[in-house]
Amino acid sequence: MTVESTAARKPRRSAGGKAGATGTGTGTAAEATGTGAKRAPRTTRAAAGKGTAEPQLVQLLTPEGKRVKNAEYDPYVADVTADELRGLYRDMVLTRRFDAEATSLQRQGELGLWASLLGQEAAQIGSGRALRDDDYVFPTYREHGVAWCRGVDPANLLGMFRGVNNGGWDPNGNNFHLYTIVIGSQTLHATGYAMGVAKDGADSAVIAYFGDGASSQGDVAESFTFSAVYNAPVVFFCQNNQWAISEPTEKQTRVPLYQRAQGYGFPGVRVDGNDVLGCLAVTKWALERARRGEGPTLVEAYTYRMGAHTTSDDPTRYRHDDERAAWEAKDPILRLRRFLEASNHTDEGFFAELEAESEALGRRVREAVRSMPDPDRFAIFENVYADGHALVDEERAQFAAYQASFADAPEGGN
Ligand SMILES: Cc1ncc(C[n+]2csc(CCOP(=O)(O)OP(=O)(O)O)c2C)c(N)n1
Ligand SMILES: [Mg+2]
Repeated sequence: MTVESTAARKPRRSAGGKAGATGTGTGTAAEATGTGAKRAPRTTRAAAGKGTAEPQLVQLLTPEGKRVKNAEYDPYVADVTADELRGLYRDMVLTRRFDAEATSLQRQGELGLWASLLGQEAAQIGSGRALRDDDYVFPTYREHGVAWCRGVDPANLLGMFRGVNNGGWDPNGNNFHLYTIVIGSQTLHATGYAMGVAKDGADSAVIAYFGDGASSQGDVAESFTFSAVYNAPVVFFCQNNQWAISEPTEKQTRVPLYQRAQGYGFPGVRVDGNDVLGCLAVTKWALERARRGEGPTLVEAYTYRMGAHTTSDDPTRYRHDDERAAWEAKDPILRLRRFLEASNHTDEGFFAELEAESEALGRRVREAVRSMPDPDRFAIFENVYADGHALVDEERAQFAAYQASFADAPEGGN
């Protein structure tokens, strides 16, 4: 994106309904792209006309693993090779294996808590693989699959959950921000960052992950308003996993979440969040819009949290097993496997090697977690302010005196 093509020059474009979410549903959504090669998807015409339109769902792979043609989004995955398809499968399998290992580590007392991504692998790998290296990601606490795509070492995701550090990786090392627990707040960080990207005249994009529950937060509403008005190059990627701890999505909204974008003046699309190809295509489309200076997009990845909210949660207290069973039939990994097998893209050797690789990953992560050193007990006072602060100094001194009061206090206070 050049400076000329950013917010200052194009505010009317996103507000004028050309991209469809605010449009009349008469077909204006079919705008040409910058290259003229692709056309904007019709599905962006959410809720056109009176009332609320029936929810539309972009799906390129059915639960049975059948490839569905989609004239609007097929161009965004047309260049995906068999090797890359196997890569997407590998990403999902390894992410699921890592996630299962982390859950076990919590059960063994090695982690204080874990938030599993089970069931959301396609949403995360599909969107994560749509990103360019120079794009910037603002995750929640559940984006282990996106972290994987960014090249963050999975073991580093576990330090915070073990309580030995405040994050575990350098956000600028992989353009992947630290996990954010304060629900929805990262959408504001992403919006501000994206406004900065536009001011810099860079052509990278920003993506903010958040959940269905987060969509009720004021921070998210503010992000939508600011990003729309400033035409910020940001993609809001909402994983609607149907639950916010024990609250179902119907308690968060009266309209399908993606249709909310209409009120802010930018497109919203619902994609099958268990379809890795669909998520890849829709996210690529949304990122390209952002890069062209056409502003924000809301992507709602319709998926399901197969596990508990976190290891501290017991979902049997608020939802029925048959609901989970229905979603198991739509498993994201299984459907890609069916497609790969039907297309003769894989053989037994591929799956056997991947199984061995998964086990090796589990072992490596397990060993890495168990050997993480305890933090310096004074580390808690670091990074509160960039340049130190009198109150923090006082608190550190008080804490040091308290520590020294123990008979077995180590020399030097640590
Ligand atoms: C501002 C704020 N309020 C409440 C919480 C407690 N909390 C943690 S996770 C969560 C639910 C989030 O649900 P959702 O956005 O759907 O994400 P999911 O956990 O399903 O991925 C809540 C309310 C919090 N962390 N931050
Ligand atoms: Mg949720």
